[in-house]
Amino acid sequence: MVLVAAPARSRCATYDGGVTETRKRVLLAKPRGYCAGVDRAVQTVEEALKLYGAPIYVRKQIVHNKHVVSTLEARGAIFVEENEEVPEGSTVIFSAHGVAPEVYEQAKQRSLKAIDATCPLVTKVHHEARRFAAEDYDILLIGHEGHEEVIGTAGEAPAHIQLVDGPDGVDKVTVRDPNKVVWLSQTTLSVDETMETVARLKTRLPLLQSPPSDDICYATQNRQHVVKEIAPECDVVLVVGSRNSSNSVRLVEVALDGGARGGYLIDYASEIQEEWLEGATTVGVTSGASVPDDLVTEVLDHLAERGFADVTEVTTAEERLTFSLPQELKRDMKAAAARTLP
Ligand code: 0O3
Ligand code: SF4
Repeated sequence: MVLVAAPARSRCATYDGGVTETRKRVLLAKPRGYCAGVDRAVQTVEEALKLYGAPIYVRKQIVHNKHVVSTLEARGAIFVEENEEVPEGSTVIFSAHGVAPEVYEQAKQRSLKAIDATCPLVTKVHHEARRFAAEDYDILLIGHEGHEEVIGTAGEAPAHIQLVDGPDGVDKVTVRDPNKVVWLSQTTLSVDETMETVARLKTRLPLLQSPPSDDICYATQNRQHVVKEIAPECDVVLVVGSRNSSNSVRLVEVALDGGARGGYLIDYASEIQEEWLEGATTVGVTSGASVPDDLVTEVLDHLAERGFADVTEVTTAEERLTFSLPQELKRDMKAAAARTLP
């Protein structure tokens, strides 16, 4: 079902579901932007800075967004690639994408105070990997080679997991027992491409089992679904997100597959090129799960200055999920609050 909100900026815009519209307009996708896991991870760094003071070390980008990272850096977060770069005894936060068990081990050896900002929905996939490995399954992990989430999940059971990087990766798969194979996936993949990969795997492995529940998370699915709805109406879709953000990149692909003439990924409104808008009547706007909404507001302002002032928000799902902060941080926050009581 598509819910169409009252136009965000003009009283006369309509989402016409196919009727030709000649007036310049924007279709603004909802849901877009921060998911529950990103919100929690960013808050984790912010609260840690408040509680322990700067600097706070963060292993890898907390989320894959240039603006989020530079904003937190300005507040005193230091982003590092590996635990070895963190001075012994310091606090380190692990990013939302998850880490392999050996990373916790290294942190312990360096006496680091580790705070785990892994999204609980990524942790769920780690648990699935551990459980199927314990039952001696071959696990086919569908995901993008080199992505941090895939490295973390694969690290749970390297001897049982092999990566399948999209439909073209299927032919390389070899399993010990075709009766005991399961597929799992990265949380931020294209739903359609993943189903294609699974279909191909099943032609080779008819008894392939599926994850107990969706590994591609609700936020990824919702953001792709609304873009699919608006793309046929759009000349151009602008996706706010960074190049290394898997879910943001997928949204551009979904827009193009859905019929948009152009689809562009931008970190900031200033990157919009005038020729992208030439001859365009309807511009779609959305953002990846790691993108703060003020960046989208800047894009809308930029478009309004170029005649695209009519904005209609198209809603295909309401999201209410939230996650509480990591236990280790909550414990310290509670202890600090107790110390300040009279
Ligand atoms: O996994 P992806 O590259 O899309 O990461 P982002 O952009 O930081 O978005 C949040 C997703 C995440 C932390 C893992 O699911
Ligand atoms: Fe969690 Fe999904 Fe957000 Fe990733 S995209 S952080 S799995 S909610």
